[in-house]
Amino acid sequence: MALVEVKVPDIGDFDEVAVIELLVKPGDTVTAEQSLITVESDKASMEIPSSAAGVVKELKVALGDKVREGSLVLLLEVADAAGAAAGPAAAAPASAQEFKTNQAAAPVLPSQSATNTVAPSVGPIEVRVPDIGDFKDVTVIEVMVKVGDAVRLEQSLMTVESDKASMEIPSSAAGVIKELKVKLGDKINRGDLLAILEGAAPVATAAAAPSAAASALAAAPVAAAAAVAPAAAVLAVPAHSPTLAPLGLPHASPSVRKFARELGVPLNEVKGSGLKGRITDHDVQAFTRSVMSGAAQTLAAQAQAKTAAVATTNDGAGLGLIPWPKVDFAKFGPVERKELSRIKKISGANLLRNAILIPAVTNHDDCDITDLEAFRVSTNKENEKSGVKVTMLAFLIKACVAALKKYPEFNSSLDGDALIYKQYYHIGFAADTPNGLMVPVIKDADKKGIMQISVEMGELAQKARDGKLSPAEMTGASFTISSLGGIGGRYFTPIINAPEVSILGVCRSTIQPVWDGNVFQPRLMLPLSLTWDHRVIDGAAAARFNVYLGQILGDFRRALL
Ligand code: CAO
Repeated sequence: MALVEVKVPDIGDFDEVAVIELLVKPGDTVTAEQSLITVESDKASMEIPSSAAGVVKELKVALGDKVREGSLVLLLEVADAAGAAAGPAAAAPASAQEFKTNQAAAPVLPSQSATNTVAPSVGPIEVRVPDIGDFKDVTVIEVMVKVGDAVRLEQSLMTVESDKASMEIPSSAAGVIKELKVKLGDKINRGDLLAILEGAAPVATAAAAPSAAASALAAAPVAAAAAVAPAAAVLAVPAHSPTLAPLGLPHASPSVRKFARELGVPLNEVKGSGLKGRITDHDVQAFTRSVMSGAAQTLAAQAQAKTAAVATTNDGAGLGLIPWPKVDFAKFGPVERKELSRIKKISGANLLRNAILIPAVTNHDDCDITDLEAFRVSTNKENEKSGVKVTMLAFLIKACVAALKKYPEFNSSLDGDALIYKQYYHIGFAADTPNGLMVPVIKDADKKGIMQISVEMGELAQKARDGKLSPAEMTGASFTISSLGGIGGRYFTPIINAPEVSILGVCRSTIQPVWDGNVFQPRLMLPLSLTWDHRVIDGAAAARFNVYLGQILGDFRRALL
């Protein structure tokens, strides 16, 4: 074993950055490139990766410490060979380069800004992505301005994110936003056009952003100042004012943002307990727990409340609709008013959004499950003593996995103009609970057998009814099944659970006469209703999916072909 010092790699022009998160502790085993700490300047947060794999022996920084290039982060115990290979000089090899490029997107962006702003200070000004080092295809995760907004020089316009850093892209000029050329989820690169500004007159600009402009002017490199016309100089200087407000952007590291997105947690509603109010993963978890217990109201619930307000205040015009009918029901007979349950309030807003925003179509079909049901019944008889009851829904889950594998676009999600094809098969199933609809998720259903799925489903459905599902048990589905088979009915049109792109509704199987070419045979027919997002899936593909699903349920051997 050897001790290796892990130091802060080259972080370019940053003099000192604050340690805002410790991601490991002594005794933790870390892999090479695993993030160790998060540091933050006023415009960017970055994770410092480990230069080698090993066990953390001693942390050399504490929360709030200021670090710079070469500061010792921690001592790592590594296997001898690795230690010798890493050596002190190699304490930050590949990651140093990566980090350097990360910080290169920090707000000091001279050449690009100068190019953009030497243009006359009236008329359209193009704001482009500045030099962001070696970064390619960073994702726009927040757009902080909209068309018509007046922006100051250096005001942050949007936040972009790589897997290790999030950065704000500042405006290279002052003016009014005439056109925004990017939207959430877009991938951008150096030189891409972000926005077109109507340039403000220099005097007005200076007046609009006095402190930023003044500090910028004071900090202007002589060459940069000399290169631009005097009247435009104020606009041309790319320095930023550290006193600028962070524009209400929630402080959180990229990994916490990702975690929050996965759970569907609105970060701007989470109270940060970290340094300077920074949001940690614990805060995200605590928020989720408080929503589950009813202590917090999410934006979705607020949206629902707004919708309810629209309904009760004749304010439908606010949505561009005719007002919601307001009726005094008591005029017609006795009534009782009861508040919606918390789950109904939350799911209602999501359902409303999904119903309105997704161009959804439903295909209905019937499939023959006579043999499958006979097999299920005999299996349950054989296994009576085990206490495990195999359900039709477990077979449906397995059959859907086979169909999703054959038609992968049904297992995808829209991401701007691209599709994310998931290579995992996490299947959500709607569960009816006393408090409303919940959707627990069977993870990795492709890797599980019918028995295991049946057991897990029983446990998850029970937890749902008891209100004990954890957030992790309700997230990550790539496809959902809603089964009303235990209740009845023939067909229905389920609403897609965004960001998924399809959902299967199943109703009660009934004996139907089916023509076999000679006579009608009594067969057990299962009604299937597949709702799909027409932006992603075509009608023909949906019909094929349903037919294939029916074939599998008719004879599971087909899944082996
Ligand atoms: N056709 C005929 N019978 C069916 C059937 C089908 N498609 N699906 C289930 N059944 C039978 C079962 O075999 C069982 O019968 P036995 O007790 O005789 O064995 C009975 O109906 C009850 O089944 P179940 O509903 O308890 O179990 P399940 O595995 O089918 O479903 C669960 C579990 C959690 C999905 C279900 O309890 C539930 O909550 N369903 C409602 C889902 C819902 O609300 N969807 C609408 C969402 S949109 O608002």
